[in-house]
Amino acid sequence: MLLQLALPRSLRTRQWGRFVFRPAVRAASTTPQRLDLLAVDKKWKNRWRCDPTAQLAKKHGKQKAYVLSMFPYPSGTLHMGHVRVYTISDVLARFKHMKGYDVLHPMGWDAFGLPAENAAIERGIDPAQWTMQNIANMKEQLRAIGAHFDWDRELMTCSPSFYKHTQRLFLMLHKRDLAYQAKALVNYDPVDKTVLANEQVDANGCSWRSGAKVEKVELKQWFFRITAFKEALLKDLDSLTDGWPERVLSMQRHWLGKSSGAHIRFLVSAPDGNYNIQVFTTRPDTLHGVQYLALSLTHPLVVRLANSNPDLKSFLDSASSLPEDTKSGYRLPDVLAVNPLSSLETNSSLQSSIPVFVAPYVLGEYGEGAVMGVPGHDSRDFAFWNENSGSQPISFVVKSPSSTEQNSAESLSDGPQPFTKKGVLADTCGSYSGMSSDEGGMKIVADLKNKGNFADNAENWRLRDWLVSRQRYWGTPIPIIHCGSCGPVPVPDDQLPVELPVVEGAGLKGKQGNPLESAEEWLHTSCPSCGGPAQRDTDTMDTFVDSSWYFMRFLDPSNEANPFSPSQVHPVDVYIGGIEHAILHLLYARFIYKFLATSELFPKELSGPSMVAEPFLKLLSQGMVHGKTYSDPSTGRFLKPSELDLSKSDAPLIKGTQTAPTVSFEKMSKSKYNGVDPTSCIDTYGSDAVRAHILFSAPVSEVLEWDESKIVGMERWFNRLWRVISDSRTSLGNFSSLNEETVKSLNDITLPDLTKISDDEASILLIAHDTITSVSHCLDEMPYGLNTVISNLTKFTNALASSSLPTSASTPTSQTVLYITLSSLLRLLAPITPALASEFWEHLHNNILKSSNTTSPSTAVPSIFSSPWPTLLLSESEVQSLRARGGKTVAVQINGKLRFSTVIPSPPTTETTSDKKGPSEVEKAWILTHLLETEEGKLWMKERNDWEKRRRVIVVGGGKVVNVVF
Ligand code: ANZ
Ligand code: ZN
Repeated sequence: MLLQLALPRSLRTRQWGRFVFRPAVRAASTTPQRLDLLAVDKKWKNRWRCDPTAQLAKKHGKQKAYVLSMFPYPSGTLHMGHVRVYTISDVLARFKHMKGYDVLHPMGWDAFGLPAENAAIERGIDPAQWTMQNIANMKEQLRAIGAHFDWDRELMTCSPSFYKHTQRLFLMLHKRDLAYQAKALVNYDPVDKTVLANEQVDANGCSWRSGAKVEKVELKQWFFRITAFKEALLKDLDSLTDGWPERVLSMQRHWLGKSSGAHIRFLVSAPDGNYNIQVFTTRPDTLHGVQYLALSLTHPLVVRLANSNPDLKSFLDSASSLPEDTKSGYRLPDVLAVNPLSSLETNSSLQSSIPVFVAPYVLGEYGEGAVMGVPGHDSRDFAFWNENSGSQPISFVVKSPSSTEQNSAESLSDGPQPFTKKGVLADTCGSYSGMSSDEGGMKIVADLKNKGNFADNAENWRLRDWLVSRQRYWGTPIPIIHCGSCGPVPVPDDQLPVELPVVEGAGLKGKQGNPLESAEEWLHTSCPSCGGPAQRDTDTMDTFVDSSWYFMRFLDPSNEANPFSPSQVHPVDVYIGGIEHAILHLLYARFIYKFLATSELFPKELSGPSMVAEPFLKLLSQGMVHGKTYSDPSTGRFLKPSELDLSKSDAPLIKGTQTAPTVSFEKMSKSKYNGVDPTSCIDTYGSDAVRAHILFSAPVSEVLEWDESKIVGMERWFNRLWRVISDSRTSLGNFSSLNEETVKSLNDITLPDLTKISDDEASILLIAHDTITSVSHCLDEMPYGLNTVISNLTKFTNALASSSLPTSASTPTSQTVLYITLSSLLRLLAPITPALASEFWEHLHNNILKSSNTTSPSTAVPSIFSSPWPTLLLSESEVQSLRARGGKTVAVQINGKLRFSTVIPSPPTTETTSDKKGPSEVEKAWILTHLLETEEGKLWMKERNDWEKRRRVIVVGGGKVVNVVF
């Protein structure tokens, strides 16, 4: 028996009973109906819309998988970047589903924020209505992409049922003293009387809206104490090494910015007295080389001296408009510092009194706002010294430990350079000479500490607490009530949510400042603590607070008692989003998750001391989508589509001059006329072609150059597959070993006896096996290579298309091989092109199930998504034996010289194989494709020679010898 199904014996016999053997007549390859991609798209979307479970029925109780893409801001229309990210997450979610997981793939809306409020201010539109309308539009567009989301869990951050819990989160933080109020410098627009975010201040320091010069004013603001979690935020990044891109990890590390070093205190004499100035340094070993001190513009000493020094005052005023990397400085007259080392040793080479500068390169908010300047060993100090010291010599106090690598000062002919590496302390360092940088630095700090508390070990972080206050209407109100006698009082739990007062759009039109301050009725309330008259806090929260926990809300969206779902907490398995969120959003979400893990709401098994609480186990950050951009080569002006003749897609012309435009790919923007509207694209090509094209055009993390003219490649592929399906449908018409149930457990079908299959069948099986391996591996482990999934699937399709199997299969053996390979291919394809794969699946099975089911001819074909993901077909030893058998040895000559010979899978037999004239074009293509995939082929035909530049390829000896001329 050639065909065996792993079915209960009773069923099996029944099956066999129905087996009809047809004579081995080659089914004629009839031209199938034209494949109408748009009709297929429409048919399946309609079907899924009426019955969402018909597509991806939930698999309760199974192992869970949480696939999430960063939720969008409801701006009104999806752009190509959205299509890219949601296609990727949809593919991964569908894949996990077919692998048998209970998949959570939800979608929501990051729905608070400025654009809605601006629409209200500028056009009198109600922000809530504006937002809802946009959400409705974008939801339609998401459906059009063919993405399947758990819409029953949909959330929007602007709905009171969501922000009630954002407010709870705020109060939980407040209770633990992790939300606090403090004065902070903010951007203030004096015309609009409003606080601006940094992004709303233009390069000239003016308000983007009123154009007024923005002022820095000190206002009381709310902060979250994210710095309390800095150690865990840094250390736990190590646990993400396998799941997150290295680039994002290092951006996070840099943002946290931990550095270890020392505080060193310098005695400073100024006209009005003596001071101690503390600096932070990571290189105490360079203390002998200090040649100046530099203070930030906001250092207390500088601020005080400026009161009596008009020159200094005017320097400070002009400094704020200097470029960021400026090396200008102002030397403070009559101010001198003493190197604390002079208290330890009398060292003649130590500079006895040190000038003190004010320098914009010293940051006010970092360390102590003061720097010990070491020009010999720090590049910035070096540049500063050269500009401000008036050619004074530079002292070098650390040298390279190896004699071969000399101090840069001595070795370079184009003048001295700073030696910035660690090394050994030089002879000028008195008793520290000869010590390594680390040892010397430690000893210097210890000695200075003992001598007179001149130094301490210290560490510094770049991370600052998170300023969450916004003086804006369209955000989550801060749930605090200010009482004259009790101070700030939390709103009691049973009074949540504090809802935004309804300010109709017209009420906001042309308004200045924060509308909540004038919402009289809402503003005045009574103190929850003493009952006296009190006022609500009028700030709303940064929208990053909403997005710092939304992913937890999806897990149990109707849980009112505990929104941070104790029984449900499950980190996101794969999180997909743009690299622009690599720092802030991810950091804030990690912080809030860690905070919640320390609360009693979190399940103990996930918050124990040995647990690393991280919300996103794997992170895929996708690159941007760039659009094809045309410009006039003579002027550089961007050209509108109406100015171009694009009738020949490979040779565009500028209308009028009939000259060729410059073509490039750039970030899509209105001013470059290079935007692409996803909806019109889907209307033209169907969502499956758009999805496949997006995935194929670039690896996930790289920039995708959107070139619509290449989408035709996908259409050709689909048509080729359509033809294979149509041919096979006829050949498999009497393949009666299937019923509805077996279609749902396809992986249980046993292969025929491999010693009895033909070479053609063997090579098709091998390709199917290899494709299953590589596609599964990519989707499981390496989704960055989704583009290779598409190329693997097209190759697999081509192999089937050039084989005679689809048209000729007629014995149970060949039918089984054909059916297994074909059903594998369709299942591998299903996550990527769900409608198309469903159509092909139905078309194929329609015929088979109808012919095999005599009792009920109207059998419904089970959805392709109810079938399992294909498992490997062959064991390793079977692969080996098939390769050896089906293999074909080919000798390859490069420019007439024999370079290598290798074994490739045998080409499928085609009609012309027996032709004396030699191999057919199809066979030649087969041989070359496989040669190029071998190690030797890659070396000789791609690396050492450029395959694209080959001049001639001759295949002789029935394909046993290939000669390539470059
Ligand atoms: C002397 C020195 C010598 C330094 C040397 C470096 C190399 P990270 O690693 O980023 O923490 N620094 C300290 N406070 C600063 C401020 N407010 N603005 C600008 N620069 C500041 O950098 C620490 C180093 O940056 C410190 O170590 C200090 O320069 C400078 F060969 O001190 B160093
Ligand atoms: Zn009170």
